[in-house]
Amino acid sequence: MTNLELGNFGQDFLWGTATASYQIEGAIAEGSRGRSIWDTFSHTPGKVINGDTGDVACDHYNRLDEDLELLADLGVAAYRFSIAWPRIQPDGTGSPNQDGIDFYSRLVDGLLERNITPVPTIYHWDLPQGLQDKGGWKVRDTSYRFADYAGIVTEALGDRITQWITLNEPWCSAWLGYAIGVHAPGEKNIADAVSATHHLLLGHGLALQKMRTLTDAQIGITLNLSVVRPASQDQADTDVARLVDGNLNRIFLDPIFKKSYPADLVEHYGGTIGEATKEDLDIIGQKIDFLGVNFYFPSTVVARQNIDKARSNGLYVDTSNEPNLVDADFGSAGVHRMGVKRTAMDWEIEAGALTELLVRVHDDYSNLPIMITENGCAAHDYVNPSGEVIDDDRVEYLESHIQALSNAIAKGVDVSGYFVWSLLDNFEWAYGYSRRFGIVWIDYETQRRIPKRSFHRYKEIIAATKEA
Ligand code: IFM
Repeated sequence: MTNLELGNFGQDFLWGTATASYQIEGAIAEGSRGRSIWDTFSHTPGKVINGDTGDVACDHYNRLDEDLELLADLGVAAYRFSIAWPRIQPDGTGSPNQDGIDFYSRLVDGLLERNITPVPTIYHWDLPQGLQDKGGWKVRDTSYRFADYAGIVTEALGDRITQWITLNEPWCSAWLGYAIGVHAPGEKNIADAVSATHHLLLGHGLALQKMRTLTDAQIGITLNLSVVRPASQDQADTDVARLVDGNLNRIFLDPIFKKSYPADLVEHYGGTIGEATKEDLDIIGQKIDFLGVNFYFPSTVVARQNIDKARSNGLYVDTSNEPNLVDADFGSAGVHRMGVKRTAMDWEIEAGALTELLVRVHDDYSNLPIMITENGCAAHDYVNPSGEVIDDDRVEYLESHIQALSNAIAKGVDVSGYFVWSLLDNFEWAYGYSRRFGIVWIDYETQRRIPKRSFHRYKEIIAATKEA
């Protein structure tokens, strides 16, 4: 265990953990819940490893009290969860379903009783299938439906919520869902992903407008951002790194903070992002109160024509599969640096990249408070004969990233919170249950919960900052 410099985290710092509805709740047919695109996708053969689905997941819907007790034991100040749209509006439109509201109301009350601040995310990927049948995020109407839904949950829970997050990782919804095709709805079309990007952002802006009429709470959006570096200083490599950075980071940050889409991306995508108008960009660029950042790993990219050169420079480039549509479109490929440790997702570990990213967002975009709304890693965990999970890799990962955060604060970035992904092992999307991100082990046969060593270490860190 490392000695961490915790002095930079004030007493109000929000230490927390995060989860998402489809990944933990299960109970897909309970409480009059409608179907989501993830029910459809996970039940489509070949889409998820082992044919896993979120039908049962961690059965959190029925084990709420036990999970609340875990949070209380951990000593977190905040808990980030997401609301399943199909529990609130089974088809994505119309009047709210009371059972769905009651479930989240019980969750919020249970948190408040334990002095834990609830931080709900309104949309974490489980779009009602009824809306997908009408075009999903490809069509503008979904942005308006999202704003209606955001209004419903704000009216229902707003008396007890002080911080809201509109969307989680719109890059994943748009690009994994509509271009790369590995997430629901599993489509593969660049133009549709471009439209989906705009409609997600517009939905965020319209929701913000609606919510401001109903609450004084703080409202933000969560983006998955990263540092994207070229494999070399060759022009072709720096060009693709700029485009990949644009597609991941700037296409979201620019409209939110500068009310415009990045010119190079607009040009690349044929002159427009969705059917964006000045009015749309004014809606998207309304003031938010904080930015949520999910950080996991930095990326290095190479121009495809330079792959052999990169290999001879000792970089690892996997070309065993066809390039995904985004790489094919940019002429790019992902690269691994030899000697850099990777997680069980094969993601490189470099905590310093978190500091670098936060300083960039601060310098290039905004000095608004930033919350790290997700950070964590999948590891090769197992229960040892004494019944413990000694996940030292995860302990090391979390410690190094908390230190990186402290370094960012020392460099002048206003960081207001940190949420470990994830409280529980859970349904890791296309990887099903084959990847474990939790600080609590889930035995999926019995639903027994076992706090891992990382849980105990995180508890110690939180307690130490309270004493500091
Ligand atoms: O599990 C996901 C989460 O739903 C969104 N952010 C990344 C996590 C790990 O892949």
